[in-house]
Amino acid sequence: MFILASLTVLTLIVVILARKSKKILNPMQGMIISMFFGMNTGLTAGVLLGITFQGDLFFSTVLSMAIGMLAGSICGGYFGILSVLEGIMSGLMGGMMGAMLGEMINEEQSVGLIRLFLFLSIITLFLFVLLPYKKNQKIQNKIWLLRPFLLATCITFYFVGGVSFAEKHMSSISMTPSQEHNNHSNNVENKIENNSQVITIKAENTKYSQTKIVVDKNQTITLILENQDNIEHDIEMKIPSHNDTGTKLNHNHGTEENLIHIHAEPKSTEQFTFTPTDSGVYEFICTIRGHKESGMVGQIIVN
Ligand SMILES: [Cu+2]
Repeated sequence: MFILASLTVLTLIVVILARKSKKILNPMQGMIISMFFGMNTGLTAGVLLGITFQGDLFFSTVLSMAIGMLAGSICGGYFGILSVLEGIMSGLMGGMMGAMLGEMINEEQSVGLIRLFLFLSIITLFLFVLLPYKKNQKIQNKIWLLRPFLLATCITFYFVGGVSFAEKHMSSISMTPSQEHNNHSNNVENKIENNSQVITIKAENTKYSQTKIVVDKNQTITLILENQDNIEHDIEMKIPSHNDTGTKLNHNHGTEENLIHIHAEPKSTEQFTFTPTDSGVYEFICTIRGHKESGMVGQIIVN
């Protein structure tokens, strides 16, 4: 929300600046500003939406392309049709690439990228100040010299204040679910039968905490999926087994014979109890789109 609000405010400032300086900028400079702004706005929105709507790449791509195109075109609107085209196409490209990036990287990595792209978007403001110098020396006066310092100061305050505010807000949000999740996992552990071997796989940053599990044939296993991410994860595998009828849980069931599926919502823990009946090596994966590719795959070896 903070990022989207920043982009909106930034667009407004850019529009005002573009309107003010359309006379002192030649078409080429207008095009460069529109390109720069459209592309970086698209990238910022793209990474943000890509990570927020992970798993729905189509939606995040379309939305970020729209944001990038809108930003590029209204900025270009003051410099003529060429700049509008330049802005639209750059916004489209930035939004598309940003959304793909957001889809593929994890949350921690996205924070850095969003900051970088937002910073670049803000740099657009400096272009309005810097570009006219090169070709049109007449407009150079003392007021223009003051502005970069003023802008730099404002932006520094905005960044330091805004980002730390957003981070505080985010950590206060994520505190609550983890509290609940602790209580929940205690409940889960209470239900586990004494004779079963408990294996806990944590899902964090779109990775399983362990990808190689060795068990014995005919030993009852309680597999726990502890999802610490803000996105859903699951464990699915085909393994010759019989299910323990005593611990049927909601959502965790073999839809077909020997298919085990454990699905855990963000910040929650789910489990499934089963007994492997044949030795061999069996692969388990996360079936959420893109997760297997980013490393959510492992093996259960039954001796
Ligand atoms: Cu997953």
